[in-house]
Amino acid sequence: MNKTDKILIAGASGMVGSAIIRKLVDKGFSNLVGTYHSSILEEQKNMPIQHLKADLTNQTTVNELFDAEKFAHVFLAAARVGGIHANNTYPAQFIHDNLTIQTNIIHSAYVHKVERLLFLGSSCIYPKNAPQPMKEEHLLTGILEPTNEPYAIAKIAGIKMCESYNRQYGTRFMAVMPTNLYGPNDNFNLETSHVLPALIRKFHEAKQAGAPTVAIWGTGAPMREFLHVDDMADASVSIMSLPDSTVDRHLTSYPSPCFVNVGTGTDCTIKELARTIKKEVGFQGDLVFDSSKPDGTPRKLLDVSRLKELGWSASIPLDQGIRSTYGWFKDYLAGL
Ligand code: GFB
Repeated sequence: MNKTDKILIAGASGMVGSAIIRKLVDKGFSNLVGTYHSSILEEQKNMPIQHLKADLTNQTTVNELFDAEKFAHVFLAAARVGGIHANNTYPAQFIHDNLTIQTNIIHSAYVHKVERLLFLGSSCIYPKNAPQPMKEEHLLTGILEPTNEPYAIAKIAGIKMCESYNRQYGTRFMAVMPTNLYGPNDNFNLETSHVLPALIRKFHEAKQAGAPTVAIWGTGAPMREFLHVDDMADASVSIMSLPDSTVDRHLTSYPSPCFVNVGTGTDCTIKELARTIKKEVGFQGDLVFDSSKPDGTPRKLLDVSRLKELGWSASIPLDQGIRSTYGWFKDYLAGL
């Protein structure tokens, strides 16, 4: 990617898209176009980026966008995402919106000769009981976790689209499979969020209210790996910046997987995560586990050897990331 190449960041107002934009702006990329669904983020208002409001589930809208803009590169970070409860409650929207957004963009990127595309997936593509840590070659070796199967199927379809277009049309479409992400611009809605932002909010509100307990969904036994979204953005830009020879050798030559896991390589139980957040927030009460809520996948630790071979490792430790995200959350509340 050259600094003046026109780059589309689909999903500019989401947690991942906005982190990619911060990273690209920081590195001096100057020809950025971000699509957003409902509103432009405050932090982007003074950034050198063109914003376009677009419903990416609409094929005509996406075709017109690519016709008009002639993108050299695409970061496909637009998606319907959510935590365990949202995935379980809105399965139709999760499968429909993700399949349509990614199908429209990947196909348009091929038609319009986009040089490189990076598709953002998720570690939930792997089987529920995959060996740990999970390697790229474990894809499609077993049944999926039921709470997020529709979302996972959509993400697997996205990988297979990239792979198929590379095979048939010689495109350079790659994909990254992040572990559970968190950071600025995360979703803190308790019904639809992931565990880390949910617990930041729950502990914060319990502390403010002087509540005696905080409810943690499930048993607290599942293990999760958490990656700060700024690390994710750094990995994404780093993979998009690899030389053609490396991309062709490692990421677009079938049957080598066209995707790479992005994680830290370490995980913790939900109970340990809750204790860390409780300490950071300064909540003095107790944890109560609500086993009427689902645990989901018992463990999903990513094997990050492939990523390391490509020259990238995570750098933001979990406690530091929780501290800065809690700081972001308090600033966000203060600005409401
Ligand atoms: O982050 P999370 O919603 O999603 O939940 P998944 C992780 C674990 O934290 C589960 C527990 O065992 C939850 O039961 N948990 C405890 C909580 N308290 C809470 C809480 O207050 N809120 C939430 N949300 N969880 C998602 C997938 O799975 O992971 C998506 O559904 C995606 O498709 C994403 O892949 C990365 O890690 O279980």
